[in-house]
Amino acid sequence: MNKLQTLLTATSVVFFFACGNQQQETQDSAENEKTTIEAPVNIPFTIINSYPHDTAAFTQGLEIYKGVFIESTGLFGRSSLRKVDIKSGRISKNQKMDSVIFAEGVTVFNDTIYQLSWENHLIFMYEVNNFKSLGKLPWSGEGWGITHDSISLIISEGSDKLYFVEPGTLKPRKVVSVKDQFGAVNNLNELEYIDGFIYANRWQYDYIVKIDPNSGFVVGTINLQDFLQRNSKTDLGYLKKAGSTAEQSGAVLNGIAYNKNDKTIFITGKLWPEVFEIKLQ
Ligand SMILES: [Ca+2]
Repeated sequence: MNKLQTLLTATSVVFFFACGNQQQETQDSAENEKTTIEAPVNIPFTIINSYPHDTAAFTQGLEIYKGVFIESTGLFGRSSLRKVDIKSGRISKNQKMDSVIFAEGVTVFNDTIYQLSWENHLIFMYEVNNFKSLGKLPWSGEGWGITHDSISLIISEGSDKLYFVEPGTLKPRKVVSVKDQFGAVNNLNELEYIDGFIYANRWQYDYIVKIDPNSGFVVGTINLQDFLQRNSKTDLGYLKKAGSTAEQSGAVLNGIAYNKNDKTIFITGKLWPEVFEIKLQ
C-alpha cells in the first residue's frame, strides 16, 4: 500500500465513521421524536340512548345550543341550516342554502352562528334565534369542521391543521398541526371542543380523535367501528340506494355535539337514521 492508498483508506475510514455517526444521530433523533408522542389511549364509553335523525341530512356540523341541535347539512342543492329537537328529531327550522353552496361545519359563538362552506371560500354568519343573516366572510382554504374555545373559532380544512381565528374577523391567531405517534393526522372533519380538548371526526375513519389543543397530539381515540351497523334500530337498506355500501353513499361518521349539563356526547353520521348519546368513561 503506497502513501496515497494509505491516506485514501484512512480518509475512507474516517468518512465511514463520520457517516455512521450521522446515521446513528439521525436514528436517535427519529427515536426521540417518536417517543415524545405516546400512543393515544382507547377511551371506553357507554351508549345512553338513541334518537331519530333525518336520513336526508348529510350532516356536516352538529352542536347543542340552549337544549336544541344546530345542524348544518351539505351537498349542492341540499345544503341547509337547521334547528332540531334532540329527542324527537323534529326539525323546527330549516333554512335552505343557495344551490351553489356546499355547506360544512357549524358552531355558535356569542349567539352568532358560523357556518362553513366547502370550496365556496365563504363563512356565513347568522343570528342564532332567527337565522337572520349577519353577512359572510371570505375564507381562503376549504371549510370542513368548526368549533370554538372561550376566545377563538377553531376550523379544520380536511388536512392535519386546526386554525384558531378571531370570531367576527377570522383574523388568524395560531395554527396547530395534529399528530400521533405515526405522524400527521389528516382528514380532520367535524369538531367539538369539550373540557379543554378538541374532539374530531376523521373523514372515512370509524373513530373520533381527542386532541390536546396546545401540542396538537392525539391523546385518545373513541373507537366506533361498525357502530351504526351494530346499534341501529332501523333498516339500513336505504344507504345502498346511492351505492353498494354505506361508505359509497357517503354515509360516514360525522357529527359531535356536547351536552354540558349531563356531560354526554351526541354522535351521528351523514344520512344516519339515528343520533346516539354516549358517555365517556
Ligand atoms: Ca360539533
